[in-house]
Amino acid sequence: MRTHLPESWKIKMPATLLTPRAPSLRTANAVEQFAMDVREGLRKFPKQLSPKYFYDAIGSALFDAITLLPEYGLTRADERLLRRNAEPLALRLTPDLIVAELGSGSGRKTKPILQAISELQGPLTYYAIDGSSAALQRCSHELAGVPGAQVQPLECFYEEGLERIAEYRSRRERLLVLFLGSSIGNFERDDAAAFLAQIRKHLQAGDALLLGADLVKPRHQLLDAYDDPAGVTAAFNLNLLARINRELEADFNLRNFSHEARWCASERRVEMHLRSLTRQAVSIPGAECRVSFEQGETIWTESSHKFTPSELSQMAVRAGFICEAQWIDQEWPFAENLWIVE
Ligand code: AVJ
Repeated sequence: MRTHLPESWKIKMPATLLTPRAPSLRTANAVEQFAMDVREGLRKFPKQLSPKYFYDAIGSALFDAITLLPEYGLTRADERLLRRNAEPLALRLTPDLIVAELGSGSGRKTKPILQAISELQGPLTYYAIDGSSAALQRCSHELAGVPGAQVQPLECFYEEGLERIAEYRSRRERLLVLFLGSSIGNFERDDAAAFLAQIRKHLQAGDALLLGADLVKPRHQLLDAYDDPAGVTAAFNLNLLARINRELEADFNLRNFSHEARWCASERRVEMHLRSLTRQAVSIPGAECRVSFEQGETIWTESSHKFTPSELSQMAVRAGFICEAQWIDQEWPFAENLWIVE
């Protein structure tokens, strides 16, 4: 079955490199798009909603809280690897590097990489590509103190940002693309392959991609990470319904739904669902629809695919890269993959 994510990297707006669309226009379109996706997703069977909508202000704060949970080791592993291997990474890259990050987030884990590169080659430009202006603001703030790194926020979808950067860079500049935090895990495996091939299309010889990917680990560990006993992940998942209430004036009663995490061994992924505890109907005026739920019926809200180290090397080759290095965290199996274009 196919989920929903790939639209997140398709082109959203005809922006020039550095001038995003007028905010009012963007906001109106974003709500319209949300309404359309909610209506379509809840018409499907099984019902589904895109994980890209988790990240409003509350959802982003809840995600930040998730990254602090002892059960959720993913972000700490990612940060550890980047901190420990920033120097060997910088040494493997060619001079005259510019850096572009897909989904900049807070920018915290990017800091050591930019530091290591600028220490080696001198000043560099860092393009942060993100659909959220709040994230871009936080990221610019976080990285403002890195000497030698000039932060350039790009508020657009990934592919458009990459296209612009590839188009406008000077001929001698080499590009390092960062796609961290195992965001790749949100794609269906085929869509992930297509996405990576798409990134490759914008790159030239000497360019590189650093891909962070969470690895397969024991089932109980994954279930604890995605269904923590304090209920933070449950709140993160349920907030999607709360957001529909807030932005589309819906009347979801959150107490009538429960959070569920499942490990699907055949697909090697954790799935998150919201289960309707009763037979109920919900109206969503902002999306011009009314939706009914059977007791026990679920909404599929996210898939987080997990990888094996060798699978990641194969993905590199299939997307047209050479796997230059792979760093694995021993405490929480997670892989940082450096792929280059020859
Ligand atoms: C940000 C997509 C990597 O899949 O682990 C955390 C999101 N979902 N807890 C992940 C998430 C539930 C996270 N990613």
